[in-house]
Amino acid sequence: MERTLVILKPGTVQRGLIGEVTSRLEKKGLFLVGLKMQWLDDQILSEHYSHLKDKPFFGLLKKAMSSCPVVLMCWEGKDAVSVVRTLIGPTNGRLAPAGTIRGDYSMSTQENIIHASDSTENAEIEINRFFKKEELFDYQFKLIDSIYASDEK
Ligand code: IDP
Ligand code: MG
Repeated sequence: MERTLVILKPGTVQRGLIGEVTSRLEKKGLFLVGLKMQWLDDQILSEHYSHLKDKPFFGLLKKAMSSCPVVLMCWEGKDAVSVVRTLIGPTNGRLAPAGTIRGDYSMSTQENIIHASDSTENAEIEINRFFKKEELFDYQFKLIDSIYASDEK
């Protein structure tokens, strides 16, 4: 089992889409192991988006991401990182296929609803960036046998 970091971006909070987007991840069969609301500051956003620091949109992106609190989530499942990336779709919402979260709810590259870790290495870094150890929960997933084959978990 693998864990991945998800952020429901300010636009998702403002548009009242928190439940709808979260529901997609739940219905897929992913398990929620961490959840909180947080107002992200410039320092944590500079770290989180350091791979984009030389892009002309870096300042605008950080301003948008700190315009209101976001919802931070940690999800667990087999191959959770790639599964969630597939569910959210490509970065530009206008190009994202229908059926993906970005494809169904976004008309923008910046305002694209959701962040998800893009590799297992980054997932570990990002989970540690946004969650304290005691904010992540180990518990029994009682429906796990309905979601996975016995040789698959
Ligand atoms: P990702 O979110 O699909 O992993 P990244 O390249 O890691 O995409 O970019 C992080 C975030 O930066 C995107 O989700 C989006 O909000 C924003 N972003 C990326 N490229 C652009 C762009 O060309 N213009 C404006 N915003 C962008
Ligand atoms: Mg990314």
